[in-house]
Amino acid sequence: MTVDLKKRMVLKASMAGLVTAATLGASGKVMAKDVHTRIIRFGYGLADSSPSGDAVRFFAKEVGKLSGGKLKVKTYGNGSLGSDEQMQNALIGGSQEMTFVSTAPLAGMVKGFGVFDLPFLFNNDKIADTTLDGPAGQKLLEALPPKGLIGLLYWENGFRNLTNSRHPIAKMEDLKGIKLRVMQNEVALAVFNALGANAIPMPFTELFTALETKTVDGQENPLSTIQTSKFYEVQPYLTLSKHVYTPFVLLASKRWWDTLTPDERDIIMQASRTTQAYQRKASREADGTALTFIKDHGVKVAEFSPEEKERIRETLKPIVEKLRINIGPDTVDSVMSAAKQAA
Ligand code: KDG
Repeated sequence: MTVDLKKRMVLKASMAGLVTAATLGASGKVMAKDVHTRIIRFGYGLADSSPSGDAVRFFAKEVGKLSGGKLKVKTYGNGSLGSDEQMQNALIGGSQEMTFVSTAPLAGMVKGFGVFDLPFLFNNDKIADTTLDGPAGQKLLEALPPKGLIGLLYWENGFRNLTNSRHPIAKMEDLKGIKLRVMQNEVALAVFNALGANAIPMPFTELFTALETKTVDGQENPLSTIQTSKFYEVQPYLTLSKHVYTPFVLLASKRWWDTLTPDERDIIMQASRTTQAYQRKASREADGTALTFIKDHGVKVAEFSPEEKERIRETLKPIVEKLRINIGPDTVDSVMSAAKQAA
């Protein structure tokens, strides 16, 4: 069949109203897709210029391509639709279709997600990917639909590092009395309080102002966020602590998901997967360039030595044991053993 003939067949099929979108299969056959015109509001808290913001735009293009332009993803970055928690609730209520959030705020709904706030859980990103994409990570996603959310898959937030405006932090004792913004869950709170900081839970959307006005002294986030959310402008000290790896969960509103046709769900899922590879790569590359950028802007950089990390691990052992019970021993054990196996 000629290309021209194929094109005409697609045109004829869609004009006849038989299909709402159509593509040509490998065999040259017209494949009908049951896809309707829809707007998908996709909000997120990070800056538009972040690697994840870039990934959301990539996702929007993929969805557009796969749906023949019928599914239109409208992107809202910089927390313009609210904090992670507010967007989670908007998804549950059905007034927003998609977002990605850190696992930390999801722990308010599904306690098991708190496991990812335990320090030094993953030694590198490969271990994180294998654990998250394997049964241990998937089991957590499966706990979301009864709460009104669909956890499509994991993207990456990344390894977190400390910044502050008081003094260099190179050992545990340096954290003493630092008013440190943490993500909103009991694990992050307990861990940093146990290390001597004065941990203050706060949504990401309020963080820059809180740092600028010195309502808090410090915070912790991946390097690319420290760059793109401009924390380096008000935080002269950085510690390469890599104390926690935070995953992002790509979320869809269950209320909305239930109204989609199987073809539409396939499109969203396929685009999510393609974007996962793109997003993880972009996030890792950006982490490298961000360090140079931050240094070039005068931020003083310290590091937790391997010995110091070991000391922190030892100090936190009793609190981690307590948290294991609260988070759910089965979840903590399965994530830890998957990480061990992946190493
Ligand atoms: O877009 C996601 C952000 O809102 C948030 O999850 C970033 O790691 C984050 C934090 O510190 O809250």
